[in-house]
Amino acid sequence: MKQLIRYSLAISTFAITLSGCDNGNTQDKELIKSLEAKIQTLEQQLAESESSPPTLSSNGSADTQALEEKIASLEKQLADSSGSGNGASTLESVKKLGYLKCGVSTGLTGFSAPNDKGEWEGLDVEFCQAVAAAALGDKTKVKYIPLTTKERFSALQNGEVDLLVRNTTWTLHRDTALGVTFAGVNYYDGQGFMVNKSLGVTNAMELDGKSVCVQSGTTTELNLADYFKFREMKYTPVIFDTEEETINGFKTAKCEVMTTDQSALYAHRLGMDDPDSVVVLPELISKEPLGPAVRHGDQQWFDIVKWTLFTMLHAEDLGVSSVSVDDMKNSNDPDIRRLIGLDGPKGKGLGLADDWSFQVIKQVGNYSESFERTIGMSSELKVRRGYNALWRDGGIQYAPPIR
Ligand SMILES: N[C@@H](CCC(=O)N[C@@H](CS)C(=O)NCC(=O)O)C(=O)O
Repeated sequence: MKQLIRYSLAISTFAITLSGCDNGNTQDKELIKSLEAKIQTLEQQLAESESSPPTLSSNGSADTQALEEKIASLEKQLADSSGSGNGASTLESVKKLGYLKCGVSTGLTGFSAPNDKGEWEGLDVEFCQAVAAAALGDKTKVKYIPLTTKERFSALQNGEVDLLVRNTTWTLHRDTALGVTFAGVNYYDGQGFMVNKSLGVTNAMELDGKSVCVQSGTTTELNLADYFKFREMKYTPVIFDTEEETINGFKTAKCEVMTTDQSALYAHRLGMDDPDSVVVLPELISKEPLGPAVRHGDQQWFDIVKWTLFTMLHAEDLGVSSVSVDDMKNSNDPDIRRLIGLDGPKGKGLGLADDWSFQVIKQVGNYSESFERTIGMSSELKVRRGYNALWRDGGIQYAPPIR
């Protein structure tokens, strides 16, 4: 029964996603339709599964907010009726399966892309590995599942993946109505523009009247519309479903401007036949905090993912790396001893082995190691730490205490 409920919920979320829930207020009608469908499903499931009947029913005429409130209430009843807080379920299923199903992009250099040997690489990929090291003690136990922008949230909802680490922006709508929970920010990004130098444009305010290639189902598409509308500037959107199509659109002059997360523009610039012929404009027009996301309702799994990221940040802060972590077992520093699980809370609260954080650092490394290797100075992208530096170095990366 629970399985059926999960499946139906996933289907309804999938419908919401497809029907343009992610496209702001442009498709309210479809959104209302799919919300009503979701309510119907939930009511049916509740009626079937539980002694306590649903207290609300759809009247078919409510507005979006009322429908969403109704869904939240029904979901709560459903959670209560099915024993609630199915805590360790993701961890248990990951352990049972022996590997982590990690949702990544279809290929974005620096974040998640297969290398020449077909091995997945990137900052997001390494984060998948870090969670596998924490949960299973082995960073190699990951199955990478490439997901397009449109597939990503439903794949998480329906259990196709246990974790989504796919240059995905943390937003209110996604964090609530779409049923996913963001566990932190592994890269603070912002939306930028890329143009051919021959266009003679040097800043974003000069883009009035231009055609812009953009990928559908992204925050990028929404910010683009806001940016031009608010400034009373005109543009022609040229919209594609996949990354490959979007960049090819730009390369083949189907548009004059390409827009996406600035980090991705740096990657795309390098992939051009002549990288020097294009320029990434200096402005960032939005905040794009990219982070790992889990399903709503599994607090333990959420904690594991969140504290894996915190561990990598603390390790950098305390100067503990994959190289030095073995020696650190002899350290007298109380912070370091707690970091690697020699003292302090260890793994108990997370349901993990006491050496979980040691394995994250030993097998993957601290945040700086991962950053520099994948998108930073040791990579071809050469992205500076910027906002992603630790707070003490002028950035905004910060983790709460291990105590
Ligand atoms: N951060 C934005 C944009 C993320 C996004 O998907 N960007 C595209 C353009 S670079 C991408 O990564 N595509 C890769 C793919 O489709 O696999 C979001 O979460 O909506």
